[in-house]
Amino acid sequence: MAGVRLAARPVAPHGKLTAFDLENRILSPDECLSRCELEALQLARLRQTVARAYERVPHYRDCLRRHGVGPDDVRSLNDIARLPFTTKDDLRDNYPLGMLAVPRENLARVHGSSGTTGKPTFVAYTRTDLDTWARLCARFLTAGCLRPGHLVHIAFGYGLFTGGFGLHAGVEHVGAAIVPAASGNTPRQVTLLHDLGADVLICTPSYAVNIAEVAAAEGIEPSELPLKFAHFGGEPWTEDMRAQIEQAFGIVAFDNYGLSEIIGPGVSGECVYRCGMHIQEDHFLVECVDPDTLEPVAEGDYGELVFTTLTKEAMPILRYRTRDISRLDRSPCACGRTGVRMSRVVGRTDDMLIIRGVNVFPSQIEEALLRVEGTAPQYLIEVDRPGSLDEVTVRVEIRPQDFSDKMSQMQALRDRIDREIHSVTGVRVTVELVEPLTLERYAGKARRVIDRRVTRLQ
Ligand code: DLL
Repeated sequence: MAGVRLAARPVAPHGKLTAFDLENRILSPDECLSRCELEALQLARLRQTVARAYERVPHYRDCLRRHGVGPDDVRSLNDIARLPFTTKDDLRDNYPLGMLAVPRENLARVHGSSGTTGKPTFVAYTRTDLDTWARLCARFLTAGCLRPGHLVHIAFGYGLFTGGFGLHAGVEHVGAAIVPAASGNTPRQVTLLHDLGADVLICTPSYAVNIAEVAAAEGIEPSELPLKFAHFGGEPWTEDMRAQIEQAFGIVAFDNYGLSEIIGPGVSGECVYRCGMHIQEDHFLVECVDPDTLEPVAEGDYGELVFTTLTKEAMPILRYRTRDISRLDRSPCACGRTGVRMSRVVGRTDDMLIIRGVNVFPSQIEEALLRVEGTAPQYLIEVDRPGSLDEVTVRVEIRPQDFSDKMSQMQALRDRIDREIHSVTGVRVTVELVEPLTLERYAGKARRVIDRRVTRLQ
């Protein structure tokens, strides 16, 4: 996977975040278990989870029987390899709530996937699951500087999507105050951020870019907003995108990851060292596998993340294939947390474009674009196959201050982008520069790819 870099930027006092904010670390003992203690806890929880799934979820009972494994066969963590995988299709086949391990009367909440393709899928929580979820979100928020006394602007959708309610409960658990702005109506977001003076922004990274643009268009310099730091998640983004957002707002931006099938946000998040996202391993068992062979990849190699829930009551999930490509880093982290760290997600196996035989992730194109001075972090990749060859057009917005009527200037910019994309991805694409603020904006997860090929290649 050429051109993909693991984030490894130590955080220094930066922007409006002081050395005190960064050093005043709070850790819970559960985040600092020794490997030995953690593995003993994981094994006990895995055994319980498999027993629960076997006894209470017909889908798992059938699958486990077909695999010739019963709950008593899980004697060590290595026995995870004997368990069946779960995919999005399993959830779809058991639509809407066929994978519950508790009676419906014991549910406290239902959320849904934000998937853009196929049938939606639902996930369910008991009261205990909601409490666990709040604690897990609180942990990564705390790892990324959140403290009681902060005012937090949440611009994630509150609804079936897990972002809004999940982060809301996490911030409350920390004891900070919330502006539950929800997503959309960007000018109003700017007004709220300006007038209420939130310290912290929580949303998708692409929505943060959108908010910065709208602020600037309304005559408010984003860097003059009182924001100090942000927690972004819900979609892939690159280090270059982080740098641009941090510069625009004068903030420190942390990455956090999660998926509804496993719990929502709260699966992992960055600490102040920002050298990967600590996975909350006392609640989720992680594997990193080759998506073709499903065998574990070599230590530190990129592969597909697979998660098993260890404490979920309402909907335990065994070996969920996330389709997210990342890599694991087990080296110690200076923050003292012992949870293995996952790199940024570089893409999803189902996002991966095969262009004339070459694997290309949208994140590689973003990385290339943002290296070229003058491009806005707004782009759209269009793939088509008019004849027998794949053709890719990358539409790139120019920053207002860099937009020019001079053909030669625009041509030179286009050539630079073209060269950069070729050097990162190895494929030739057609670059089209478009005027500032002409590509569609999203209040949640951005859509970066339109694939018009009649038959997908994978
Ligand atoms: O996006 C949960 C979430 C909400 C996480 C808010 C973080 C913040 P889903 O809608 O089920 O759940 O989408 C999950 O989003 O499999 C990844 O492909 C992608 N994703 C989530 N966080 C990140 C991230 C929520 N930090 C899918 N980096 C996952 C890259 C991410 N991709």
